[in-house]
Amino acid sequence: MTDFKQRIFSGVQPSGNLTLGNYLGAIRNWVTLQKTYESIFCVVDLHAITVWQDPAILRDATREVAAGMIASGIDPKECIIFNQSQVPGHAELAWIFNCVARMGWLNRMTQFKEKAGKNRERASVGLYVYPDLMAADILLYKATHVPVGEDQKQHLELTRDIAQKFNNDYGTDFFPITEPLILGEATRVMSLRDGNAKMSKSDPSENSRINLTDDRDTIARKIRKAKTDSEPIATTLEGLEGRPEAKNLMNIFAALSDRRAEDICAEYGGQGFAAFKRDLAELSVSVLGPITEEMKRLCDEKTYIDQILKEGSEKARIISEPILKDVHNIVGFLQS
Ligand code: AQP
Repeated sequence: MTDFKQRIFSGVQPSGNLTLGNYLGAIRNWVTLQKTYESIFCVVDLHAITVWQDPAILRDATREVAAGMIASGIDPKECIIFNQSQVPGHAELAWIFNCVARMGWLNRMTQFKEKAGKNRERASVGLYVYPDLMAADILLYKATHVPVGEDQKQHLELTRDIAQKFNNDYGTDFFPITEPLILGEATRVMSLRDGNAKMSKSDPSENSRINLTDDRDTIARKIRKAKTDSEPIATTLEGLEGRPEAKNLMNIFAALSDRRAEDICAEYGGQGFAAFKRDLAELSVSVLGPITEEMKRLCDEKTYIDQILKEGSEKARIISEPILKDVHNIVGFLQS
């Protein structure tokens, strides 16, 4: 491995098919960052079970997320790719952080409120302390930077609060105060059916999202059916304010084409959505098609993927075990 000074950690839950949101908000940025940071990428299966997962499906979904990372361009020779449950330190440090984080902090987490919905009494305790586990994921490796989508910003702030409180409580500067890296033109990709809701793997509507496993026709159909409004496309990005669905499609177009949303508004401004959607469908297929194909090929190579995850977890343990040992010392756990 190359000798980097700064380390990134980031993860994806194997809670369904990878979406365009996961790709643009996270994985695509990781591909670029792996060249300049020591990189640790995790399939966060412990997070996934905070809501019900069928065990047989979870195993294959874990492989599929790993395959999606590799097919997108993450290099398993240069980066660490593993699934969280193979490194017990995540759960162990999360317990310590459950004792550092305050109830008041967790009560403010909007993701818990959104996911638990009205049925909060029936939500798992794991869903409530999810952000403590996320802090553990990051700090178990003393990661200096975490590339995530906009939706994870609040959890990242909590990670910083936990690191700060741990350091203050124990009179140390042991944990770094991790910086978020929220990059690109589509840091929050919204549902294709509702421009105010995040595009999500677990949205019950298949038409709300583009999956990395979707074929060409499915992508084209979902984009054609994507909700818009009756106004023509605005000539400036500012002109799309208050039109969340149109703005979302514009941001997706910009991110996929590596262009500024402003320039695309100038190009399509004044027209209806038909030609724009046709071009966006073509663009999506040209960017995602090769990834989908490679992902499918890799998903058939279960032994290869399992080996990468095994080797990745061994490398992850080599980094994390001494850090966890130091934490035990700092906290005052007797080690014989
Ligand atoms: N819609 C999105 N736009 C931009 N970034 C996104 N991410 C997720 N959705 C979007 C980013 O993808 C990374 C992995 O996310 P995750 O799988 O750990 O959990 P999530 O954010 O809860 O994603 P989903 O798809 O909504 O999963 P479910 O439905 O299971 O909850 C993160 O960096 C995230 O920011």
